[in-house]
Amino acid sequence: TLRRAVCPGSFDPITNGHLDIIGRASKLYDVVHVAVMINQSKKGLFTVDERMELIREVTADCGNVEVESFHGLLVDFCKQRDIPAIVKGLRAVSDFDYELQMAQMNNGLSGVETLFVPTNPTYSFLSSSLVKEVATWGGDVSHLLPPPVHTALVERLGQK
Ligand code: COD
Repeated sequence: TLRRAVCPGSFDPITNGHLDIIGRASKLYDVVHVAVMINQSKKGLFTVDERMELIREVTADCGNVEVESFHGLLVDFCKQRDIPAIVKGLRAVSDFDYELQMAQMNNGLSGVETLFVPTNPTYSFLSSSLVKEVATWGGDVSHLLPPPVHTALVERLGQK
């Protein structure tokens, strides 16, 4: 049977930090599911379909990444697909409290395990929201995003 893991997130949009974690997970597991979790209270810059399309494009060379969206609990996404492991990136201590809380809650709900991968230090300060803020004011974020994502971001901000 195939060994599966999930990398969940909002991915609005996917950054080099996300991609680094997904790529590393794809070397450890047979199949990595990338789950774009739908959060109705957060209106994104990109639609869920746009985010999935960008993720598909930039993870294509991994060869074992499946991109899906999900509305609901992450543990239910895992149960429905027989996924025993969640892989998350940890950037700094500031991530730790919240990530630990979610990991323990998810384990208590369904027994799913969470594995933390230390972020590549090049990306330890990187988040989708900071990238959007910097790009909104004309700052250069091209080194922080996969090229198709950078193109899409510049285009989207130009439309606003
Ligand atoms: N370097 C390394 N990893 C990174 C970086 C970086 N620079 N940036 C992000 N990451 C990793 C982190 O592991 C992060 O958790 C993940 O990528 C996703 O990041 P974001 O910002 O796209 O997504 P978040 O933080 O908004 O995602 C939160 C979830 C959607 C995973 C969470 O809210 C969730 O599971 N929601 C579903 C509902 C649910 O089950 N709730 C109960 C939880 S106990």
